[in-house]
Order: sequence, then C-alpha cells, then structure tokens
Amino acid sequence: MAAKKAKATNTVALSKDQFKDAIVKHLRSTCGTDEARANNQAWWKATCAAVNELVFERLTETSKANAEKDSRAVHYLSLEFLMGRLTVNNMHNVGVFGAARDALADLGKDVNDICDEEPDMALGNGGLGRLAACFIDSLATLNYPAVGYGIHYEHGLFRQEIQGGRQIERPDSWREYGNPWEICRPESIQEVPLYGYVETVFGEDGKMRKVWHAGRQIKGVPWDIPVVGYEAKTVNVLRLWESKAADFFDWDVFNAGGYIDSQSEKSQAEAVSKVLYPNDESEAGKELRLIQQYFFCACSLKDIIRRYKRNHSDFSQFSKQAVIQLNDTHPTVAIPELMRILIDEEGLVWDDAWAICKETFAYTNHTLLPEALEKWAVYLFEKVLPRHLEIIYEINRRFLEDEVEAKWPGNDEMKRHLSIIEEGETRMVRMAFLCVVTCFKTNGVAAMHSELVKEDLFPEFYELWPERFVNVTNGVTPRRWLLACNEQLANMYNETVGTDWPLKLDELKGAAKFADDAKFQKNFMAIKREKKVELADKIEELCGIKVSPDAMFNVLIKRLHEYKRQHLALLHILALYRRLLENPDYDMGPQVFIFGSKAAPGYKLAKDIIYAINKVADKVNNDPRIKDKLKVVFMPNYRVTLAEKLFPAGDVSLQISTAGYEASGTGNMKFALNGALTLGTMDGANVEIREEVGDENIFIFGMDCDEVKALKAAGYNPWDYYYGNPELKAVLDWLETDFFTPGAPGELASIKHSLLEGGDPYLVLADFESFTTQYTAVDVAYRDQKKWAKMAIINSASVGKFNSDRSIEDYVDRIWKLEKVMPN
Ligand code: 26V
Repeated sequence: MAAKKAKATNTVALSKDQFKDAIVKHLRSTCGTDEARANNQAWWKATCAAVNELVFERLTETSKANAEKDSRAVHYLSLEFLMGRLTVNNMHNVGVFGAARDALADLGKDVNDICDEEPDMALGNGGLGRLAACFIDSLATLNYPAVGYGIHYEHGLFRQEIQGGRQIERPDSWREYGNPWEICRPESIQEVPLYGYVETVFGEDGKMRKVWHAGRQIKGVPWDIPVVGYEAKTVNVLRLWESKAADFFDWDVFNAGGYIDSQSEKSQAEAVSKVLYPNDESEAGKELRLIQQYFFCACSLKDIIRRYKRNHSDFSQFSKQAVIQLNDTHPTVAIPELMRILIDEEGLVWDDAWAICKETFAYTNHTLLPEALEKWAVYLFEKVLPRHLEIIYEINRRFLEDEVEAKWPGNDEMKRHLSIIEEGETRMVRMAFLCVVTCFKTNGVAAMHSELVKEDLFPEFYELWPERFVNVTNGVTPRRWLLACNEQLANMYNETVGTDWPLKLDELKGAAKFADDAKFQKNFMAIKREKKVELADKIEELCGIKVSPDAMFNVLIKRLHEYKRQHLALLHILALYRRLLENPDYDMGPQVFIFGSKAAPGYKLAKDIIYAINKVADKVNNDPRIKDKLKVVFMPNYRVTLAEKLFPAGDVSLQISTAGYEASGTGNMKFALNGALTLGTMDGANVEIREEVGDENIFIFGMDCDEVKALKAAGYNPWDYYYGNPELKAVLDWLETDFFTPGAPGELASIKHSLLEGGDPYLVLADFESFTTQYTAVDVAYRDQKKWAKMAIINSASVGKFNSDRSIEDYVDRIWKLEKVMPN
C-alpha cells in the first residue's frame, strides 16, 4: 500500500535537516556528549530537547494569551494522571514526527529504539488516571484554557514482575535519570499547613474568627509537564506538586509537641509525594493518603487563587473565572479548604464563601462499588485537618437543618441516612456526599452509569436537586490510540477518508461503505495481521511463548478485580481445554487468550487469579495433545506502553464485567477503534458501543443490569449453577486438584471457594453458560474471515462518538462553560 503520511507528519514545523542539527546541537550542549559517544538515552534526551524548542515556545505563548484574555479556565484536580510516554505523542502533536524519524535515520538511529528509552509516566492506577490523561490532551487540542493538577510522585504504580506465576511488586522509578519533559517552577512554591489546633479569637470589632495553628508545614514544589494539543497552538500545563520539608517552621507548636530531629522531619515531608497508592480496600485509614489529598488540593487552590488575584481585588468574580473539576472524591478536601481560605484568610462571611464554593466545584463519579466510595475517619480529620472538620460539620448542619428538613420535615431517619457524617463505632466523613451537597454538577461517565448514579447511588440527592445530575460519556484520544499506536491503520484511513479524522473521528464513518469491499477488507485484515505479528514477537520476547498470528487473539487487559471477571474467562479457557482433551478434533479455530493486569498488592484473590492464569497457561501451552489450538498468555507489567501494542492487535475485546459494575470502561473504545469486536455484557459504555456499531456487530452475553438486580433480590445460589452444568462443575473441581500445580493440590482452590462458599458476589457462575455459548458464535464468526472483516471495519469506522474531544465538548457544554483561547 502506498501509504499517505499522517497529517501531523505533513505539517512540518521543522525540516529533517533542521531537526538533525537540533539533535546534534542538544547532544553536545544539553547532554554533554557527542554523536560518537552518546548512548541511546542521550539520543533520546537530545531528541526531546529538540522537540521542546517548539513545545516551550508554544507553552509561553499559551500562558501569555490566557493571562491577557483573563479567560475562564477549568482546573482538573486528579490524584492520578496515567500519561505513559510523551515523546512520540508530542512529536505527532507538534507535527515533527516524520522529520524526527528521518533525521534520526540519517544519524543512524531508529526512532523506535530511541523512543523506547523513555520510561512510562505511570502516575495512576487504571481507567480513571488514563481518562485524565486523555482529557488534558483533548483540552489542549481544542484550545480550552485548562490546568491539570496532581502529585509529582517519586514512584508511580508498582512495576509488576511474575515469578513462579505470582505477581511481585517492584518500585517504579520513572524519573531516576531525569525527565526531559518537566520544568521545575520554584517561583510558584506553596506552603501547606498540617495538624495542630484551632483557636477561636475575637477581633476588635467583636467578630469571632478561627485561627488554625498548624503543627507542621510542608512545601509544595511545582513541576510543569507541557500538554501539547494536536495541530493546535495551545500547550497547556499539567502541574504536579512535589513535597519537601518547609524552610520555615512553627517552633512554638513544635516545641510543645516534642523534638523530632531535622532529618526525620525532612523525610516525613518528602514521604507525602513519595508513592502513588494502589487501589486497595485497606486504603481508608491511611493517614498519609489523606495528607496526600490535602497537600495537592491546598497547593493547587493557592495556585489558582494567586493567578486570580493578579487581575481581581475581591472574590466576586472567582466562580466566573475558575471552575474546579474533582476527578472522583479524591480531591474533595478542596471544598472545605476553599471555604477555610475564603472565611479565615480572606474574611468572607459563610454565606458568601458557600455561594462561591457551590458555583466553583463539579464532581465526577467513577464507580458504584461501595468499597471504593471514600470515607475518612472523623478522628483522622480531627488530627490532621482540625479546621476542615469544623467546616464540614457546619456544611452538614446547614444541609440537614435547612434542605433535608425542608424536604422531609421531622424525618430524623432521613437525616441520618443523608448526613455527611456516618454515625457508628468509628464516625466517618462520607466524601461523596460532601461532593454532591456542594457541587453544582455531579456526573457519571457513561449513560447507563449516570442513570445508576441517580437511581441507586444518590436517589435522595437526585430528588432534592435533579438538575445537578448529568452524564458525560467517556472518550479516548484518537491521537494516541490510533494515529500513534497504529500507523498502518492511520495511513489507510488517511487514504480513505482524508486526514481530518484525528480531530473529527466521526469522519471514519466514511470507511464503513467499504466494509463489503474485498480489497478494502484484505488491506484492513493485512494491517490487523501485521499488528498481531508485532505482538506475537513481543509475547515471545517477554514470555517465551510462541503464538500464531493466524489464531484469533482474545484480549482481556485491565486492572484485576472480581467484578471485571477475569476468572470467568479463565473458566471458559478451562472448558475449551477440557473439550479438546476429550475430543482432539473438537471443532474450534486456533485461539490465543492474552491477559494483562495488575492486582492491588493487598488483594489476595486477585493475585490468586493471576497465579491461576499463569499455571493454566503453563499446562495448556505445553500440552502437545491439543495441537496448538489453544494458547494462554499473561503479559507482565501491563501499562500504557504495552497497551499501545495490545489494542491494535486484538481480534476480540473482552469486556465481561457483571452488568451494573463497570462505570464505563475505556479499553472497550480503544479496541473497537482498532477493529476488534467486543464480546461483552450490557455494562458501562459497552451499551453505547452497541448503539453505535449495531447489534449485529457486537457479541453481547449474560444478564443485564435489571436481571442482575432481580437475581440478587431473589436470593442467588451459585450451587444451583454448579450442579446444573456438568462442564462448569468439572472445571471448578479441576481447580482443586493438582493438575495445574503438580504436587501442590489446592493452590488454585481459592477461586472455586469464592464462587461457591463465598457466594459468587459478581455472578460468574450465573453468566458462565451464556458466555461459553456466545464464544462459540464468536469462533464461528471469526472463521468466516470475510464476514469478520466487515464487522471489524464497521466497528472501527463507527466509534467516532468515543473521541475524548467529544467528551470535553460535553463537559464544556453541560458543566464548564468555557471559551476557546487561541494563542498567537
Ligand atoms: C477503587 C477501589 C478501591 C477499593 C478497592 C476496590 C476498588 C475498585 C476500583 C476502584 C477505582 C474506582 C475509580 C475508577 O478507576 N473508576 C474507573 O473509571 C474509569 C474512567 O471513568 C471507568 O472507565 C471505569 O469503568 C471505572 O472503573
């Protein structure tokens, strides 16, 4: 195929020769080496420095334009930004990818080898963090004034190693040797108070004031990561705060509390931004995590207010200038912090401060899982943030006495039910309630999820304020998830529908009319095969397993959780294996199951599932009886960079959560965009993907949300399914033998036990039969390659809706009300 180059590579901001000169210059002046001595890391850093010549110029122009226009801006507060690598993305977005590739080639270097030097910025757990990364990409691309605020973790999410089939966590040190994309801004350092006590004082005017005497101060040092819009002049900033020991110290309180030596003071301060917490059930009660949350909220608010005060002498315009989006409840403490600043430091009265807060904050909910809804012990708040607890009490008192009382007069049960403070042995602050009570909008992340947010999670709040609840369906950036990760398909689309699709993803629809065209199908499937060959090579390199690119690639990549049901896929694999052992001529096409997933370090069953996948893989992959018809692969250390190889190579996208539990999913969108067919439940954004691609181009199985609820209400008994399906019984019993763990029977038994004695909370057994049945249909469809090609093309061409640019326009329209600002 005579591929047309992607548009970004055509808009040359630097010629190849200019780029070459810039790289050589930076090798010498920035990296202190030369062409002869430089290793690949130096070449990478010099290449980044060359790109940064363009990036920094635009960064300066963007902040100048925003300052001059004094425009309203969104501040996206998130404890997680899962950025991955930036080099290829930034080169595409400033339009120098082609020039850089050719310049490096002239210098005897392969652009891929050089870019492989970059460690992932893994400052997030999973979907929520990657969404934040896609959103700041889209905000810059669409020229909206925006700042992302987060934490400059020293260690991102742990690196996963697999030893003897088990997950081992290793520290991730993404910036051990420096990060060419970040700029330290010591001129914007902030001080953050912690601990201590609150004093009530009366001023000369007789008015009461509260003074928080903090027991400790730490320093927040901002690091700015430029966020480069695609073909846009805008370069926004992701500002990440690093904690340091403060220069100044409140010696009175310090002395009263006792002596701590200065070194431990320093390491305690630095501990705050040391490590990203993995999503773990044992998270609540961790003092350091609450301090992390407050630390970055306090720094960010001070930063926002400092910028506001450049042009304003009072707070009357604050909520017109600044909207603050809370990415889940993790930054909720920003609410009492803004109240505290306005009342205690700026002298506003409660009602005025509250009016400002109510117009400034908006909240995105990302999960309905009860154990994931944040609550903090009151005693912890009292210790770490005593003034904030007072403010939360007052917000709660007014809410209950005014609003709940007005709606449900005399109903104390309702007050208890809706109180921001949960009563009990340990009194807890319900962070999500604080968000909903304060924020002018609360949104879910897919249509179905947003309905459940209203109906199941916050029904009474919805009754109180129906207008506050909105939906914004998630999206993904087509620049990273098609243009950069699948150059071959990107080029094919350039030829078919033109080169505007990275901005207007709906234009891919133009390719759907070729879905029946034999030549188009052939090209499309050839690209899929090429990506499968690339992945197969990677699998062999990382896992030592040989897989055939002609087999159907079934891919299940996401964090490990019972509700995501990786073990349902495992039971199906066992069933296939069993069928093949019983009948070597069992009619199925060759299949590869590919998993990638990290388990929270403290989540025992999740780690057992990883172990079981690896043990089953060992057995299946080395069993000559099944003639390579079935292969199982667990790819270690799943992260953005690996995802970029997996999404383009998938034939079948497994999205098999229990209906009602996956808020949206975003991997489902990336797969469909790259021409995989979804095998999924009616959950999260799968529902909307089905609407877009059509029922005949997606494989839906299992109970829907209403059926799940009904079965649970009726009293679900997993034993019925165990005894009702001999194949299911056989594969579950298999887990208790030593078939997969020779000499160690019972090593995989915890999975069976959780599904039977444990009650099978996510209805794995109830959906098993429907899953295996539908999988047979998938296998049959795959073996009709013409039909499959048509379906895959329609999928890829039909998911324009899931462009994160569309999500951002929805946020702007429904929540943020921003205007674009074009830098010069
Ligand atoms: C947190 C926790 C903490 C306690 C243990 C269990 C658990 C499980 C999950 C979580 C994460 C909740 C927030 C989150 O990452 N949600 C994801 O957000 C994505 C972006 O909106 C969405 O696509 C995913 O469906 C949703 O799970």
